Amino acid sequence: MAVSQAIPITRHPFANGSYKQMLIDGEWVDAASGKRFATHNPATGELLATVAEGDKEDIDRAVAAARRAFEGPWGKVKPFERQNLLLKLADLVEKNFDELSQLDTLDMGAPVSRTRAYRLRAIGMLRYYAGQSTAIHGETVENSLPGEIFSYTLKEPVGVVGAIIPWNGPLTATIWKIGPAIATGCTVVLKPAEEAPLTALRIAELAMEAGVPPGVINVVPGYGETAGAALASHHDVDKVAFTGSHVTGQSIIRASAGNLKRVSLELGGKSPDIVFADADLDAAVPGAAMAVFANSGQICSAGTRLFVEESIYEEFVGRVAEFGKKLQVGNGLDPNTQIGPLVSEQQLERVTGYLDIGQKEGAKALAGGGRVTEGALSKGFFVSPTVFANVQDNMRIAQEEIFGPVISAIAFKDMDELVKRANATTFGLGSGLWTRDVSKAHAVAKRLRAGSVWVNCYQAMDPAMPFGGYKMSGYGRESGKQHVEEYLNVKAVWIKTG
Ligand code: TXE
Repeated sequence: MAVSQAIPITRHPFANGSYKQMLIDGEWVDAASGKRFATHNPATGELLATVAEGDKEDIDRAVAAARRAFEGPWGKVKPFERQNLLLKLADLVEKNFDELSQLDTLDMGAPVSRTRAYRLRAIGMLRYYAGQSTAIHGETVENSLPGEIFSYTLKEPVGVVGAIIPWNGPLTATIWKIGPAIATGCTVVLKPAEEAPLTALRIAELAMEAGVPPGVINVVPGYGETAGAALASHHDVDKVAFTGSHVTGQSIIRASAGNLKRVSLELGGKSPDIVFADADLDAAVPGAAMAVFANSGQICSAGTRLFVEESIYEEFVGRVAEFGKKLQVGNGLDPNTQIGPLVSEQQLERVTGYLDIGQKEGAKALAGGGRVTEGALSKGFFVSPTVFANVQDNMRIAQEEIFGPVISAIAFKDMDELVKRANATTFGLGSGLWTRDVSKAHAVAKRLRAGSVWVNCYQAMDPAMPFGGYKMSGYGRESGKQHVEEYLNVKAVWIKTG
């Protein structure tokens, strides 16, 4: 493992140690309680900003503003105008992209080599939703009733959306929630994660600059158990769009029961990535490694259960370990850094806890296996890319989401048995397979119980392709046409014409 020493920070215009307010009804305001919380750079511990700490009262104010906007002039805004707003916002995000991507790097640690690479996707998402604004339509439906009754459907915005996002990709997570809301004519109260609230606030500033009317987008930073829970249980919220852990997802469902609001959930995973002996191993080694090590393993669809055909197991896993050892770990601001820190001390404890569990369970760390403490990196939450060999299906490191740079490599022999084992998890978000055999690729892709299957690649994503989970990885889809449908109600209209 190569280590790059932390480089000095040139003051970021937004993360400059100052105080940030929350956005309610187009105004930047303090929390009703006056409380603030601090957000730090996980690579260095440096204070980036203090942020207004929202609570139930602030959520109430924001939801009331979102409701007023929804029932007021925003409800009459035509699709073309919503499209224009999204296009303007896309232009502003494009213009400010370097600043935004660096903000993600500072606030949650991902290297700029990764956050900058999201340019096309982030801007592309906004432009995709802009296109969707003018593509919303109901249907005329021929019915079989006696007499003459004309029937058609209308698509209508679901209303006030409570969006709760995590910290592992704040820029894209924010766009993923507000894009479809603006496209469909909904209004949003967004609660960013307490670990990384800054990018959402900066995007909200850009949305105001783009001309998004007051109350349409509100951003209330705060903690999950206070602000998040208040949003999830609010009786005047029509839908909650949540991304985060399955445990919090379960509490969101319970909280939503009060007014039976609509819920979409994008939760965690323990995704299988399968390497057959006939694969192009030169492509599969970096592919399988980065399917986990990218973003320090803090990706919900990371291919953390690496199933390798027995005949190549030792060679392949050894090569993945060598690849992991060569990755450059360091401050994400260094353009050469490939692996940044974990987001927080809590996440560090969680991940190193699993490293201990893996050793105790009898797995063998061929690479990594601990925290990185060299030089300036000792101030941050760095874990070296880890490859565990000799992993058995029933070990905790093969069953539980670690959310760190940890591969659990498992050997397999028989294809039927492999598919059963790959599906033997409570999750079903991502999955990958590497083979040169097209028939095998199709056959296995069909049998994997997961929302995405990547063949000879991993983590490919596009605004037009749906992303989401099976089983305990949640329900609902983001991206693609189905995402827009999640923000729409369908109304059936019957008109007696005879
Ligand atoms: O998640 P939480 P955490 C997984 C990953 C990680 C673990 C814990 O395994 O190690 O979850 O991370 C808000 N009502 N993922 O604690 O708690 C919270 O403030 C309403 C996978 O960060 O789910 C934040 O905004 N909201 C995942 C958001 O939920 C609540 C990404 C996510 O926090 C709440 C992140 C409550 N009771 C973690 N409690 C993915 N799918 O990508 C918390 N929140």
